[in-house]
Amino acid sequence: MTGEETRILLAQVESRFEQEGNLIKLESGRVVFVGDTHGDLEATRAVIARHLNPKTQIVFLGDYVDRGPKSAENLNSLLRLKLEHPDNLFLLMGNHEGQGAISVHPADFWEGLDCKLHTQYATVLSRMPLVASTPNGIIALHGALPNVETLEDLEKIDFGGRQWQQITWGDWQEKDGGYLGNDPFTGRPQFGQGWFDEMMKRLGKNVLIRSHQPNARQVMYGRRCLTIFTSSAYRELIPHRTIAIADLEREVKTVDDLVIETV
Ligand SMILES: [Mn+2]
Repeated sequence: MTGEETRILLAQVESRFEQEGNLIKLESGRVVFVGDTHGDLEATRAVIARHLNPKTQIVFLGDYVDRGPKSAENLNSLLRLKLEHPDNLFLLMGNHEGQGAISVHPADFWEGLDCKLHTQYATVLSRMPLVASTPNGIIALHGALPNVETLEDLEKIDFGGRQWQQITWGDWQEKDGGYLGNDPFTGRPQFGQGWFDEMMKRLGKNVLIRSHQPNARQVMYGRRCLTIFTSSAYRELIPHRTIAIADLEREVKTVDDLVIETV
């Protein structure tokens, strides 16, 4: 894409993200959740080919760039698909889209941009929605649950703030307790099962679907916390690219009420 084509794409998608706000409320039908793709364009294409149709909503959980070989292609194709299918495809924000607020490593996508494009991408991606929720018990986001009282409070979360960092940057530990401090090496905020139970109760949800943390066990906390990855970038730790599928007409009480597939 030329710089001008990129500028037009970004301007169009920015107004779409502004209309969506921070919280996507999914109402009915079938939902496919997709974990980090991280420049794995082939994974994105496989999901789209198999699942993009008028009866399905596809929710990507963030981290579209860096680590994989086709970051720009992956991100730009998702942004174009968002414009073409605004009600069937949702792109949540991961920490790799929050480059304006926190530095990520690796950042090969961002480092390959000139100053002007870097600013344009950072501005538009900072407007991505943060959370998706369903009426049958699911909440989905990139990392960990933010300290809010209600779902409506999610709309007040500011880019780069503490709650934003909890969502895009937070890790879960299989320990008791709430906030466990920041990891000394990565800086990521760490949370225990006490935090999970408290925030899920406040939000009235049963199951969290998230990505972001390759060393997390796939299913945690009484089978109510699911971590999925849909990228080959972590092949050594996670050999299969997985997605999760929910039928919104049935209550989801645990991860066992979802279908987990590989792509
Ligand atoms: Mn991440």
